[in-house]
Amino acid sequence: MMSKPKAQQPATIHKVIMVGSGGVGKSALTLQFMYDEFVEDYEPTKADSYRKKVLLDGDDVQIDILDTAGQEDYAAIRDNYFRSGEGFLCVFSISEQESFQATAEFREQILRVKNDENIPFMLVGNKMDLEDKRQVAVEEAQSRAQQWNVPYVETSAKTRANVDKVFYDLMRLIQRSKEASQNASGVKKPNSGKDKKDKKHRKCIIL
Ligand SMILES: Nc1nc2c(ncn2[C@@H]2O[C@H](COP(=O)(O)OP(=O)(O)OP(=O)(O)O)[C@@H](O)[C@H]2O)c(=O)[nH]1
Ligand SMILES: [Mg+2]
Repeated sequence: MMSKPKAQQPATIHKVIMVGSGGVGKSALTLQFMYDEFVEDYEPTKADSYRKKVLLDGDDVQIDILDTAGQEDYAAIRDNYFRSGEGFLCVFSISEQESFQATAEFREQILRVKNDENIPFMLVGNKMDLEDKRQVAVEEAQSRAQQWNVPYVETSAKTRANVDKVFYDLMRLIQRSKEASQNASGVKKPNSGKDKKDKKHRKCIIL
């Protein structure tokens, strides 16, 4: 029988950062994902972090979400938050063109801090329930995402549409990116058939 990791052993942690302009719904998405609740009131965030155990494709993992302030004035503070991130949900509101324009600056800052073109990143068009107030065409957002080589997904924190999807898809990107860097650093076994079996024995690597 194969030995399972002990229950007390901390699961792999995936660190997700919510970025985007003020009021686009970063907190609403986070709270909907965490607690299945939609928060109507707008209370600007300073910075809040959340942690939850989830089952990702059969593996127990932990997601760590840092919900940042859209109105953060200090770039240096943002840099610090971004540095700790392993993946980014870059959120705008489909009902606010300005918030879409701002995603380019967030992307730039993330790439500068992480110095990695392939950092796990998703462009998220939130408030898709406000179709009658749409200011950003799907094609416009898709073409930007294509240019960046990242996925584009529309969500609604109000109806919960695609909320789980964006968090889980991002965790998969993070997972893949971690596996890729482990392989690149020589952890790879010579026998590829054995690799599959070893997946079950995968240990938590503390960096
Ligand atoms: N209709 C609709 N309203 C939403 C949605 N997501 C968020 N809102 C509302 O938009 C307002 C701002 O949402 P927040 O989640 O606080 O925005 P935020 O991005 O966290 O803002 P900052 O913390 O200032 O950066 C709140 O009143 C929410 O109820 C959505 O998907 N649809
Ligand atoms: Mg917020």
